[in-house]
Amino acid sequence: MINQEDTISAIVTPSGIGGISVIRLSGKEAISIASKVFHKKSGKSLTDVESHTIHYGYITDPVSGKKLDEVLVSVMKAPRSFTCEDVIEVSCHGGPLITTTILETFLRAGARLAEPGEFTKRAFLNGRIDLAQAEAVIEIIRAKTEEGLRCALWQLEGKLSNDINKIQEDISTALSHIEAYIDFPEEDAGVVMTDIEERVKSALEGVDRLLEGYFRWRPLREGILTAIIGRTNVGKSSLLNVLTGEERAIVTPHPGTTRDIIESMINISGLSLRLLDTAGLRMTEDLAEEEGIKRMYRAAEMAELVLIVLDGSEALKTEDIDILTHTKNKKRVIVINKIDLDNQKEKELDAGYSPIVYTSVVKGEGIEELKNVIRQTILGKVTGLDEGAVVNNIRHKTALENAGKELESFIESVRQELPLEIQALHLRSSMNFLGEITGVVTTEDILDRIFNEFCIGK
Ligand SMILES: Nc1nc2c(ncn2[C@@H]2O[C@H](COP(=O)(O)OP(=O)(O)OP(=O)(O)O)[C@@H](O)[C@H]2O)c(=O)[nH]1
Ligand SMILES: [Mg+2]
Repeated sequence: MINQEDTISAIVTPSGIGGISVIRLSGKEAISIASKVFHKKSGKSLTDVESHTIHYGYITDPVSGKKLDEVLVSVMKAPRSFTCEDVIEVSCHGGPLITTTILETFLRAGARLAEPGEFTKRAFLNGRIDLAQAEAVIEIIRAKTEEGLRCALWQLEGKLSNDINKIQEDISTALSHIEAYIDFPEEDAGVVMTDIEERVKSALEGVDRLLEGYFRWRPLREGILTAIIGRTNVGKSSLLNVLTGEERAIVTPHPGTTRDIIESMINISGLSLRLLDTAGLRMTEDLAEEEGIKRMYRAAEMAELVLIVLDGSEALKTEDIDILTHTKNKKRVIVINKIDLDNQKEKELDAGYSPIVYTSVVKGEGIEELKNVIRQTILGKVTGLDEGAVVNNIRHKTALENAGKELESFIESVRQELPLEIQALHLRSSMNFLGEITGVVTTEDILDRIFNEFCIGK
């Protein structure tokens, strides 16, 4: 187990060249360590300054006395800081050499290099945030979509923790009734039993609501995997480029241009798609292309939505029919492209319920309509994310599922009139599972697994 008493330090900005970089110190000795190497322009020592102030001066090498950089130093005294400890943040010039030199100076002056996630872990261990909020920090860093970021911010604000606490209150009241009844069996249990059942039902509803949110919003948070598939040369790569607004994929008049899958993120009025351009289908002897085609079907299988592109100027070919049959059960949009060409061919399409959109990618026609149809196909009636608690991590989802199972077992144990001690056991264990989410119940092992996912400096 790592020592929580040490003063820790790390570079908190990404490595590389930038305007500025920030090096953080946190712990009891933060201010005294910084004052050994930082010389304020005014000559005053850092140990005498107020909390939440910024100071201008130089970092110097304590041995040689050589100036290392001109910096700004922020002082945040415990407990009003991210970690609840004394925190120093040095903003220096943003270069890899200067930042590591300053970090090494701090380490020589008595600090220890922070482990990944250790600043956030301290914020948790010192009670400033709970575990769900600590995990929100990493979700914010990793968010790839607007929705993902919004969910993570709500989690950091404590919305998920509040919901969990409310559910726990219900269970804990039910549990205390049962325990009272175990202790004083002569009391009239009738009224109490109704209250217990209502509270457990309401807790179970709370758990189910959070779980439902996990499944409903997952694609929105992570970006909806969307595969563009079709015969060669129909304009798949051109479509990817026009949707992303950049020349991401190579387009040529020759069939078989795209050999491997190209992925791009796009945003259609707030909806994020992970768009895949695939190799076009064509019956072939070429092995490389065959592999590409296998990948096309695999991508189509994995995708939540497929965009099937057909060439409006050509009659349906076996490849088109193959693709249409393969994707019968998928959520799909059929795009008939190249409508700018004169020789449009009628098609006997078995599109089922799939919407058909006519486009000319080169002329930019039908693209807005296609975006609207994609949006409707994915969202159906759903309009957007309501503000609230959203479960967006597997650890939380598993804990909720386990808590839900225990609540159901409780209801079943009441129905079977099992001993009260057994009923109480189910409630207690559902409380424990919920406690894992906020970190009330936790082990060093869980903590290590969570915080190891962080980067150094966070
Ligand atoms: N006239 C016309 N030509 C188009 C349209 N869209 C694409 N093209 C042309 O069709 C050719 C093939 O386009 P790509 O985007 O490379 O087609 P693809 O489906 O990715 O082809 P593969 O990667 O070989 O499977 C290029 O010459 C495009 O300029 C369109 O709407 N109208
Ligand atoms: Mg292509």
